Amino acid sequence: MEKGRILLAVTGFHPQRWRELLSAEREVVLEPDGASDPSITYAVVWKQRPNLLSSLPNLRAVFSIGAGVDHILADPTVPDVPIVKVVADNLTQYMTEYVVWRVLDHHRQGMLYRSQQKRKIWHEPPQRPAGDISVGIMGLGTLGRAAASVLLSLGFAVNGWSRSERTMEGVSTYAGEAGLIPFLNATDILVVLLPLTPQTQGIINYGVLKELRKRNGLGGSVLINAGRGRLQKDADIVRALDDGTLKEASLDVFEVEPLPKTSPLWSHPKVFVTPHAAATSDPVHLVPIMLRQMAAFERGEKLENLVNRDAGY
Ligand code: NDP
Ligand code: OXD
Repeated sequence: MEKGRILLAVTGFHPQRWRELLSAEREVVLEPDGASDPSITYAVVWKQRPNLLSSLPNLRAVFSIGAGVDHILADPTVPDVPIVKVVADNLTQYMTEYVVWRVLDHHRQGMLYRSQQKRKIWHEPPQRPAGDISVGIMGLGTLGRAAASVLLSLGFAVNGWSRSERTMEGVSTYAGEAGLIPFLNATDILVVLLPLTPQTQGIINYGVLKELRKRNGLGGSVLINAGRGRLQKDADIVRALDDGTLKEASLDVFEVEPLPKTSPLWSHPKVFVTPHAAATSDPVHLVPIMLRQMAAFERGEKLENLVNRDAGY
């Protein structure tokens, strides 16, 4: 197969560095140029404009610049070519850092200490061992498993929930709809690392948060969402925080991004907000992986980390 040209179509990312690095090995066309161009074989995308990919008559594969691919599949006209998602040590490491950072902050009462410091209060609340706290990871995929293994090494009890049955040493695993309530009932800190699909949209709602274990050493249950914003109902989270169903939350993703200035989550005293920054896609680490895959594909080898279109991730 000939060396394919790339269409780069990224919304919300600065394309320059991606373009430079991809151009080291291949010709790159930057959207809005390139629509309907028969010489384009690959598309490297983030939130591409609708109907763009279906306009490319010789498209052979699509590369997401993120681990999530909901931004690609949101366009129902995306042609039936392989879609490759990001699986990279660098991105996994960033997400592990984020999850461990937020779990430890909630576990070690960061919110209480920050509020005490503001008021110059010298008070040491009781401490409890990590082993008394169970962290439940929703989505035991590449990112969930990596975070689980570090949390285990810190001594936390770890639960995992996935679509199909999974096993991981040291982790209590649950699967599918039947496993959801038992998983929640055994979880103090809920970490959401699910993809956004028709099945998972809105899954983090008041009814689900009610099922978390509240009588624990933390003094309440905690939500951490670094998956996708539309997995959650922002208003249900506010309600759960206000009536004590949730003790605290760390949110990296929101139903609408950027989070509107009018959202009560910005100033809620029990919420820690980051701007969809848990695990940044760094072109320096991700472009070489894409270029390697393109070259292998042209030698007749299989693409790796393909999206299952039926499952939606
Ligand atoms: P994977 O595809 O490796 O794992 C997804 C996991 O979710 C799998 O365990 C899968 O189950 C599970 N899952 C999917 N659908 C369901 C369902 N209906 N019910 C129960 N479990 C389900 O994805 P990654 O770990 O690589 O990434 C996860 C998500 O993290 C991404 O899709 C993206 O949305 C988000 N992300 C966010 C970032 C940020 O900066 N905030 C950065 C990177 C990613 P099974 O094992 O059975 O397939
Ligand atoms: C991703 C993201 O999916 O950054 O990789 O959200």
